[in-house]
Amino acid sequence: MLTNIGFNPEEIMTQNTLTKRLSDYQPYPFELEMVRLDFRLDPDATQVRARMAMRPLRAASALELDGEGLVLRKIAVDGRVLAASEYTQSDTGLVIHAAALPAQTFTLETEVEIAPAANTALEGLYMSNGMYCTQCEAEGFRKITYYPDRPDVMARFHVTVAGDAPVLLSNGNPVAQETGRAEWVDPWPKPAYLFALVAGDLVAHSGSFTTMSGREVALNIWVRKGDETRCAFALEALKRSMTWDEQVYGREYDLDIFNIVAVDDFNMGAMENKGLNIFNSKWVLASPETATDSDYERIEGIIAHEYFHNWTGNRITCRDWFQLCLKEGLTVYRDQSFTADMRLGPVKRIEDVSALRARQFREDRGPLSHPPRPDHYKEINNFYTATVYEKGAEIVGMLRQLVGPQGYRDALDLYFERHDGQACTIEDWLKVFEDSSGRDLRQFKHWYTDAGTPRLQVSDDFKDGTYTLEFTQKTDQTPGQGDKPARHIPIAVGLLSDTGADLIETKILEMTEPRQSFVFEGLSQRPVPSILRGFSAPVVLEFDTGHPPDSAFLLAHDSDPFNRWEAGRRLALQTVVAMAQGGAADPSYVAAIGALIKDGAADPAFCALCLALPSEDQIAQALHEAGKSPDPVAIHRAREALATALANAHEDALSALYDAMAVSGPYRPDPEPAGQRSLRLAALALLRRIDGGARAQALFDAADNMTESLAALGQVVAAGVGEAALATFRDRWQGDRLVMDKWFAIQLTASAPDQALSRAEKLVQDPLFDWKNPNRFRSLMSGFAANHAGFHRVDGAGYRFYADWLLRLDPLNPQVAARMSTAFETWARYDLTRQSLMRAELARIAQTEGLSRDLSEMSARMLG
Ligand code: 0A1
Ligand code: ZN
Repeated sequence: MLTNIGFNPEEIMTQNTLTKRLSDYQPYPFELEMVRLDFRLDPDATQVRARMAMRPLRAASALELDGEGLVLRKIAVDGRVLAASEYTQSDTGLVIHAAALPAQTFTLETEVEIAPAANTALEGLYMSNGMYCTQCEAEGFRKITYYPDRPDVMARFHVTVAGDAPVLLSNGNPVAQETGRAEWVDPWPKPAYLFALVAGDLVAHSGSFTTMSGREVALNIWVRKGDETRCAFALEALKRSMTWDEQVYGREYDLDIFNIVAVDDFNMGAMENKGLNIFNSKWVLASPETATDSDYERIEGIIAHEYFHNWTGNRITCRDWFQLCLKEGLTVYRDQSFTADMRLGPVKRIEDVSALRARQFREDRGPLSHPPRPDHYKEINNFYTATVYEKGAEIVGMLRQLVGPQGYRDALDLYFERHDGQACTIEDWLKVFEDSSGRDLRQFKHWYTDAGTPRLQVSDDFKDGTYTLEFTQKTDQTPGQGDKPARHIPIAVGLLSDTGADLIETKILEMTEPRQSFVFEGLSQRPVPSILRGFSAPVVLEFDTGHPPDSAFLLAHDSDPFNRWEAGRRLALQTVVAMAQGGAADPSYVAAIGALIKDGAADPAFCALCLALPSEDQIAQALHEAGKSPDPVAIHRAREALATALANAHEDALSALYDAMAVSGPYRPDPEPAGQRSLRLAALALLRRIDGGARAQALFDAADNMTESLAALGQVVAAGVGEAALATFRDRWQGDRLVMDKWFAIQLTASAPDQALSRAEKLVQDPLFDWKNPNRFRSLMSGFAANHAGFHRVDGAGYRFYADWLLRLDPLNPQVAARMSTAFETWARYDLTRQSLMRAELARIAQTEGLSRDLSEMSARMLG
């Protein structure tokens, strides 16, 4: 035996066996034809009986079932109770030895007991405010019963629920309902992660939908009593989603009933369980007094997202969890397109790209960078990331650009035709595009398998009527991935004349080489290029310093709204970065914003986006990308100074705009009044720098809707005069959990950096800080971490406070603790002092005894 070699071989073995690898995939050796589940609900001792019809696909295979935290009461094969010697139980499951199994189809029966009231991790069957609910994606079903809990094992479910709750729901169609008992049959085979059960004292807001083939579908949104008055918007959004999926993708709903349930304790946003979507109540309930315009827009988008999963995720699912972006990237792409169609397309695109840069580019620049399709993980819950979701959606958008709108529709038709009812891979997905378009997508596939954001450098030249654009692409190394091959990048380009007219129609250039030139002939003047229109690829565009683009010109003239906004953002970033290093506000930027404010033709929502300055985190990222270490205090001051300069220069115009954009009449969440409000509030934010918060206080006092009330509250807090408004708001809303979440968050994001920590320390003492509720925990902690200079205090006290709370949450809810640990993912950006303080907190987390697998993987990856 080898000893004393500097590491513990046993530990290494465990480490390696904990890592799951794509290359290890093996099909399951049994087909699960049918499963019957009988639940007898009890908070402390729920009985779950499962009967599964299993057909062996390979001779003499042992039967492996996943199972965690279950008390096994019975196990039988074809009615014969197994002897203890015929199976092996462990912490993670159960293996029935091959000798105990018949060679032909057999019935496996198990009975287990679980305790939903003790389930604080909110995975599997748990309780929220006295109501039973489930969350099974990704691997929660194994906490309900012994089962092959993997997405490629699909079965028809027949579920009976017995319990004393008035409403008992599961997937599929109801086949029997009586007091204390309900039976549900789902005719569509599905993986266990789509199973759901809900039981409680709920009321429904109901409606119906007639599908394109004339079938009537009952629609219900189930909520706690009292919340039914806040469901109308979500129900209408659901109907719009159903219509859109029929019209745009030809996809019809496939059950007689579609249920949505709102729960207050939920780790994520929502979940697409077949026929029984479960939502974080935050993303269902809306009323003008309690929800903001952006809440309404998000609710519509999330309702659509979960509904669209019915085809992209449920009818066609993933073979294994490495393929998660197959369902998520496509479904995000679909919900983004839906919102773009329901609202203002270009504004939606700008919002999506801003979110992509804020979350995914940030992730890709740091130690957590991973490919949209990772090839290994320890805990799959850690891979529900911006890269899998948002970058996954960008990849679908690029495919659409490469094959065109009709080519995309043809490919999707083929995808549904070929793969309906299957569990698929990224290879299957790309193959339908190859087969339907005739294109070779082998190089394109690197977008799925390679991590990192490509940097695209551009230079240009004009001679004798010929204009040349030369691009160079480079993707930096990322954890575990060294040199990267060139990607296939669609670059949408326009050329403008010196008066701002389009000289050509937008052209998609296809870059496939590390360095590549594109030539435009027959031009009478040197054009102004508009590159990467609509953000046609998720890359960082860098201009050759010899010929920087005339951003002010593009901001004034570009016919592509995305690139117009982008030019303004580039100017804002350039000037604020210079100011953070001691420079002054760039007069050409200040003038360009003045012109925009006075340009009555621009859409208000678009204008509002142009007036919003980049966040402090984005400025820090820009400095880091430019090779400088960001100073959070200097960034905060520079951003404030730039806003003050804009307000001083354009006070009259901003004030006039603020008055002109007041919306009269009762509140409507529609895009047009919402756009006006957003412009009005963007003006308010700038004016706050010079009016001491007076306008914001007046608006706070007068507002009849949450959009204005909350924005005004943020501004008075930021102006340092918010205490009275915070108290008023708390008095008014203390009984409303969703509104109180906003109260916790806004005072931390908006407060002066040097007060953020003391405020957070005070807020954790507030009796309303129910830290076991994920929404409340996130509101306070993410609100604090979003106060960039407050979180990054140079004494490290912000980091310590945050890490202490992660460690406190981890034993109860590892999933949320792990997700929120990403506040530390940017450590490498900062100066050595902050780096070592952040790393020290990560090391303290990593070394904590009994740490969850979730948080342990995250802290280890961040430490590198
Ligand atoms: N599939 C859901 C997201 C989701 C993932 C995991 C969850 O619990 C661990 C819950 C929801 C979606 O994309 O909406
Ligand atoms: Zn999803």
